[in-house]
Amino acid sequence: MRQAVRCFVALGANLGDPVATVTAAIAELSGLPDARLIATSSLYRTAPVGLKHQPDFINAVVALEVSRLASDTVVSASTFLQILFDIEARFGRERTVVNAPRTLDLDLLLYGKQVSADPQLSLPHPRLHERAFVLAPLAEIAPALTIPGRGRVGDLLAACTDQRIEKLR
Ligand code: PH2
Ligand code: MG
Ligand code: MG
Repeated sequence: MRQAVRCFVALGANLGDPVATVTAAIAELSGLPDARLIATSSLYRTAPVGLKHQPDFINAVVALEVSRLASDTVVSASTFLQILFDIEARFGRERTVVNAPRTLDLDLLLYGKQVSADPQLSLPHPRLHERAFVLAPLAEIAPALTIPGRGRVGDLLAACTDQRIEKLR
């Protein structure tokens, strides 16, 4: 039987042409041989959280079903994270200081029901529950989702009213 894991990936960009970058990165994710794109949120223009003096971000979230069709063995979360890092690198991502502006950031939000405190791979993503730029697109594609240990995505979003986000057409 072919197994699959439902996972959610957040996309963010605020250098270059971020709308084009996020759109191209979604196309890249949809073409992965080990994954099937299930849902794509709208794009959002969002105020930077953390380091304030940088350009607005473009953010989005996608849902994917990850599997390995050839061997019937599901790709592990850490293997999938490496696939995301490889895509970031292809889009010219440079890692300088924490929260620096970036051409493309791909964050693994959830990997099935997996919970992990590994600092290299925290699941669910350790800050997703307090970030409107993640919660709004996530709520758009998975309104009934509950974040393990945190609660319902809609309730979490309702608590983030102070963060400026705007859905793009
Ligand atoms: N990513 C960060 C830090 N701050 N702010 C917004 N609006 N969007 C982001 O994607 C973002 C951020 C770290 O990855
Ligand atoms: Mg990030
Ligand atoms: Mg990241």
